[in-house]
Amino acid sequence: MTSEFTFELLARDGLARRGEISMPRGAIRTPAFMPVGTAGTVKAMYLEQVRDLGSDIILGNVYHLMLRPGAERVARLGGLHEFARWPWPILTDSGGFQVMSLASLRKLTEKGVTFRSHIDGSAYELTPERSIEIQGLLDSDIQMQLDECIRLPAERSEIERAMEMSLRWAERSAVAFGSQPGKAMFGIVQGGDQPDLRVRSAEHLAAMNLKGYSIGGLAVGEPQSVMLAMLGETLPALPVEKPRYLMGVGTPDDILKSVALGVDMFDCVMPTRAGRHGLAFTRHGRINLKNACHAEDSRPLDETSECPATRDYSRAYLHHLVRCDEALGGMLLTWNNLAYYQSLMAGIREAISAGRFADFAAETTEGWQKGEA
Ligand code: PRF
Repeated sequence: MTSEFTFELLARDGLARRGEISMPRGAIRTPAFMPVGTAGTVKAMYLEQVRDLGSDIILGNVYHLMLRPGAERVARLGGLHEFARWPWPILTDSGGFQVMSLASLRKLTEKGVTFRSHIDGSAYELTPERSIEIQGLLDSDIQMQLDECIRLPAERSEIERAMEMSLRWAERSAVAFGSQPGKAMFGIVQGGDQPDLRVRSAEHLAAMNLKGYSIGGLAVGEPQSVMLAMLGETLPALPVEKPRYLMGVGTPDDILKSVALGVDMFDCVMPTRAGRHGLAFTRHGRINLKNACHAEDSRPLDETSECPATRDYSRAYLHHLVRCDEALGGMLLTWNNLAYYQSLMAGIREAISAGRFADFAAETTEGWQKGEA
């Protein structure tokens, strides 16, 4: 395994790309889906299962881990990989996005953001430098700059102010990160739904010669068509030879359409959160196990799957577990959903290599339209 962070493009099909990131803790096959492990756990899953499903990397969160158990404590316990028993790559989000959605009494200045914990009300400060320091204490392999994400719709002046400040925070984050050959810090493109602001943000970050680029500020209230249009504006302004990560996206359909535009990495709570709420993603589309129509349905979610949760348990049993709010219901549906997402990514990678991504996307979409199978 390499001692450097490298990204190699292995195949291209239209704008879609297949590649591989190599770093000391392992390789990441792209396009990649990264399960969200907010607090050092992918909820309702054993990390062995997460790995077995084909996950090369998982996510962690500065915001949650700085509150509990604390970054310094994780460092004393050997870092996040050792703590959670996941020896492969970990990407961490910088915290700003979670502060904005979860914390109270937030105050944002040029210096950073102060806030109170949503758990016990205690006060914290997060600056670009402190976020990178925390990500270092966690021993994160791919670190994110601190940024400000604006929900849409929003005033252009507000979007522009946040985007420009995020660029200044990118510069400060890059200085704080310094040079760490086996690790990477990604800059985050902002700019809301304004094409020229997106391009300005992407060009500025591209000139910083970072190891990778995230696209933030999307899937925050705008229609999918706007998200795709913004990707269409942003991606051509980023260097071809660096990985692109679309933050917090999305549905299987969002992923197919974004891969088609050249996105390499995704994360989303969708498969895990929806699983805990009774929703299954399958080859035949979404199945809401809460619905009474499944009460006596002895068929599994998909008998052709290799995932035991998908292949071996009846819809009637899953319906029963979900209705009774049993922990096993959330566990089996999360397992099914992550299995589906990772099989989708494997199919995408194979199709790009075979030069048949467009056909694969059309066939996959057609399968979903068969509805509640
Ligand atoms: N910034 C950061 N994390 C994020 C986002 C962002 O804009 C999003 C938006 N979809 C999800 N997670 N730092």
